[in-house]
Amino acid sequence: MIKSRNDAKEEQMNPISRRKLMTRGLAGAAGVSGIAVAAKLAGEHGLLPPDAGGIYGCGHALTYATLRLLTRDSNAREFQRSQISTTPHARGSAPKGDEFARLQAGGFADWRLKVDGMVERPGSFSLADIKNYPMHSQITQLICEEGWSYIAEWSGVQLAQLLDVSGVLPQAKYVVFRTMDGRLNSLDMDEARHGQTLVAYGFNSGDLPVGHGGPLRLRVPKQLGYKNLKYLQGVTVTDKLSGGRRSKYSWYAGI
Ligand SMILES: Nc1nc2c(c(=O)[nH]1)N[C@H]1C(S)=C(S)[C@@H](COP(=O)(O)O)O[C@H]1N2
Ligand SMILES: [Mo]
Repeated sequence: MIKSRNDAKEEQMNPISRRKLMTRGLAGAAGVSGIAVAAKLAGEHGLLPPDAGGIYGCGHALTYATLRLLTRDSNAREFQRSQISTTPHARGSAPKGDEFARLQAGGFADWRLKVDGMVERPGSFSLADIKNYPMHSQITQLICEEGWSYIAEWSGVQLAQLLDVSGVLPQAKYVVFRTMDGRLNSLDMDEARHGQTLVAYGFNSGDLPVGHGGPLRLRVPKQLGYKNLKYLQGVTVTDKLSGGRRSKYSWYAGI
């Protein structure tokens, strides 16, 4: 089929079309020359996940590249209030140790969320500070990689808000999260700044229960459960992710 000049022009201007072409290109390269070539192509377009070439290899890189192109601007599905699960799975127990118990006994008034790394204004936020920013709520599904899920309403501040207040430097690429129970994980800047990515303190119109990560957790409805870190204590902005295995699961967990 011969394209009219108008069609060609539209493809140039419309980012969705550009993305479609890029995705087709990746799939095509994977088919004709093998997945390694497609992964190389993805790398040239800045679409390689930081654990590419590790245990998940080229296939994982390709999944990340394709999914990110297709879903960068899309939202996770939101539900009606009537669809909220009546028995949400709370598998969490509070972090062990005196420190958490002490903070909990004080109603988490001394809980601080530290923001540092590649920001103009490193600092820390109390719960009260965080609640002063506009509250965003979403009714979304938390899906665990082990096969269970539930729908709940989460409320909190957009992570993007805290990043803006802190002044992210232009060369930054990732946001790394630390929790009180010693977990570490990260998001790329697009996902960190996505409107549905929250630092949540509310759950089904109450405070976030400790079992669900209270007083503060990361809520990333576009990714699987294990990326939704509970007991959030630190946020570090960086341009590279270094060393160590952060999780037994793959870094990108897009749904
Ligand atoms: N700090 C911390 N965050 C965590 C976990 C954890 O053990 N510690 N478990 C993760 C996993 S595997 C899942 S599925 C979800 C479960 O969240 P929920 O207990 O609120 O349902 O939390 C995630 N965040
Ligand atoms: Mo999970």
